[in-house]
Amino acid sequence: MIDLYTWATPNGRKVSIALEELGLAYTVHPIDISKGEQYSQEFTAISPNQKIPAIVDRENGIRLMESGAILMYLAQKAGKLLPLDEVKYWETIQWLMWQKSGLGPMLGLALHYLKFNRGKSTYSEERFKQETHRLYGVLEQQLSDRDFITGDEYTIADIASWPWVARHEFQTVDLDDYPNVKAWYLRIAERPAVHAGWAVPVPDEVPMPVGAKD
Ligand SMILES: N[C@@H](CCC(=O)N[C@@H](CS)C(=O)NCC(=O)O)C(=O)O
Repeated sequence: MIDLYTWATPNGRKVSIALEELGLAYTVHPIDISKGEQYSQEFTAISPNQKIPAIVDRENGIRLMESGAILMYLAQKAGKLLPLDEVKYWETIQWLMWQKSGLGPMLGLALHYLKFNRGKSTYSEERFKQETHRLYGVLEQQLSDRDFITGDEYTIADIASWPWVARHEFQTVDLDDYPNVKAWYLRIAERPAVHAGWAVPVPDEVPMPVGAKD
């Protein structure tokens, strides 16, 4: 049994979607980051960086923060979503790291300036909008000849990136400008596990992304 500490954000949803895809049993512990619950002593003991998501595996006591590490752990535990073939394995890790160091942080900053703090810094709005569009361009190129980020197989690299792309409208991105990304995004949006994982820990006011079926 996995204890999942999370909130309704892209990083949190990566892990709930992965747990649903992998069919691993889990218990949800909502950490309301808008109320500062991430700073409690109990949560800090599990996630020293005081951010969601985090997990505890009751089978072995392993505690993990950082969504990338959690995705790798869960995929290896279940033996799915992370290819065994050496070339594909490292390709998946490469794109997972790309998401963790590029797509996630930059789209996060785009959301911060373009949606939540509009008008506070023209420079930052332009900077992160430009980088966001460049990263969508990178993903567009990668998906030009394949269904998923590393090929035919759906992996944790897709799961890491998808919840960020699901907020494209807040990042001022029109998916019609990135047809390969749009097709990938809609392909994944059809998956029942994605719907189930999206609703964790609570159905929020932001609906399931446009184009996805309920
Ligand atoms: N690098 C971390 C980032 C986690 C992160 O930024 N979590 C956000 C929600 S998406 C959070 O907990 N924010 C609360 C805060 O910054 O106080 C990961 O990938 O898990």
